Amino acid sequence: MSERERTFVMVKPDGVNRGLVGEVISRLEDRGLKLVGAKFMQIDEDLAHEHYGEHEGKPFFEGLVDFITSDPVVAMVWEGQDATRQVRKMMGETDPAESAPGTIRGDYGLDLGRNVIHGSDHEDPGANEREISLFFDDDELVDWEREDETWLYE
Ligand code: D4T
Repeated sequence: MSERERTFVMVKPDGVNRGLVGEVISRLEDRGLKLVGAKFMQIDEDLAHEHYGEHEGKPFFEGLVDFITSDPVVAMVWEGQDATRQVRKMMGETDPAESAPGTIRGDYGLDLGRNVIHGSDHEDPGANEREISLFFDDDELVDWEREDETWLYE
């Protein structure tokens, strides 16, 4: 059985401007994931470069930084069994056009550069912890038990 873990999720500026924050949160809540941290914030250049450091030098990098710093985002930490991989499955593919209907990107996006949501990469070990500590201090995360937790897990 997979471990319960925390993962980093962000509604990007397009999702915020399109009023999709509630929809994203609802989907994750309905799945049984537990919100343990949340922040409405605007990402500055330094944080954008750190967060997307792996893409530095690629042709789309400057556009990506401009976009992610252009307007507020909602940064969140969600906890649950196999949370990182499950959130990625709920998000769909990087390109919304390749994402299955029923996924967040498949239901709410059309363009690769406006893909609504970010979630830590489950194929990159430690990405979730790295991203959580980039956006949150330890004392901004809350340990708590959801009322329905005993009904979510065997
Ligand atoms: P993020 O990191 O935003 O959740 O997306 P993914 O994890 O699914 O995908 P990624 O890191 O490969 O890409 C980061 C971000 O860059 C945009 N992008 C990507 C782009 O505008 N053009 C491109 O060609 C690629 C590959 C979309 C997501």
